[in-house]
Amino acid sequence: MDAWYSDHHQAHDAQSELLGGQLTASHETPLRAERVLDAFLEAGVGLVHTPPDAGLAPILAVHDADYIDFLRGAWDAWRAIERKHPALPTVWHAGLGPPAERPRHIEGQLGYYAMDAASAIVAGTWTAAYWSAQCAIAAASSLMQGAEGGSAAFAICRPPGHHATARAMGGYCYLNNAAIAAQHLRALGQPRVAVLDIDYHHGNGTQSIFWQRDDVFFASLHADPHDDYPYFSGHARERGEGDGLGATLNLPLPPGTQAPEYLAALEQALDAIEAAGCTATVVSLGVDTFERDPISRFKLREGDYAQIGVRLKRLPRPVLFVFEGGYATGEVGTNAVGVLRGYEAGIE
Ligand code: Q9C
Ligand code: ZN
Repeated sequence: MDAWYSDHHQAHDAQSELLGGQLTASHETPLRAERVLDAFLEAGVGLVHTPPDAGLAPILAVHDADYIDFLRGAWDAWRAIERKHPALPTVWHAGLGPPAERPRHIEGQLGYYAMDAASAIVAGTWTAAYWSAQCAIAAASSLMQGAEGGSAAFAICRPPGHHATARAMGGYCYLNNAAIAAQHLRALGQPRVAVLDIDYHHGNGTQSIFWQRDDVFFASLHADPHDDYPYFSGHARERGEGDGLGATLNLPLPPGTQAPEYLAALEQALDAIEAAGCTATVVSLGVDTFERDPISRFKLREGDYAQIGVRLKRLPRPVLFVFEGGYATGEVGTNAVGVLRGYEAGIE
């Protein structure tokens, strides 16, 4: 399979996040994507392409126009009041009272369009997020053209996307690359698309985007939200609403989860996707399930990632892998590419 990668991700180096009461160095760094690219090339999985510019339309098919305007202009508005530090939200509506009106001041807007203080905006954030989404869009398009490497593709997206909702950033995410890709596959003619999210954290953004729809089936394996971020979604009882009732499947797992329990839950997700009759799949590929990930509490080992990949051979094709989390910079590349290698070697 081929991969899509853009150097523009380097423009986004958030520097800091608010973690454990401290402004600390951000775990989401440019090095992560470089490690994944290097591992992909080194393993000889396929060719790497630079995405063409497909414009804003596929992004606006998922995200609200006012949120996109905010993302594009946030840095300039922030720079007018603060020159040294990245823009981080510090105040939230928190669901109090009727829906809040969009504030005029950038400080209020940051809270209006964010779910946490882990996702800083710097000068290059919009550019990086835009090209991250373009990687996902280009990889999805290539699968529909049946060109360039066949029925699977890999979008080396950075910043990641699965926490971003239609109108909010969070969890290091600004644009929901996986949701944009799934929606793009729909627009290009796929009747029903599965999104399988195997990042350690619940894909709350992706879930919310497709919550009331049955044309995109969302299944996620993640840390139980009683114990870990994003805390407010990802419980097993969340199954979708309206037309989407039954088209969401959450499989929360406890801290300390190892491969046997993880792979058993994965089989459950694959059964559900099979039963849903999907014609294409987007995999939100996070490898922060790794035993030495600095912000996570699952215990998967290096060799387990190929085992995951082998099992993913059951997914409806074409399959688009979209890179999400994974913060152990020493192993993030080999772990992510381990899934792809297992997939390519997998027996049907
Ligand atoms: N105690 C992704 O993996 N902070 N985002 C967590 C943990 C936010 C992770 C705090 C983590 C976001 C794409
Ligand atoms: Zn994650």
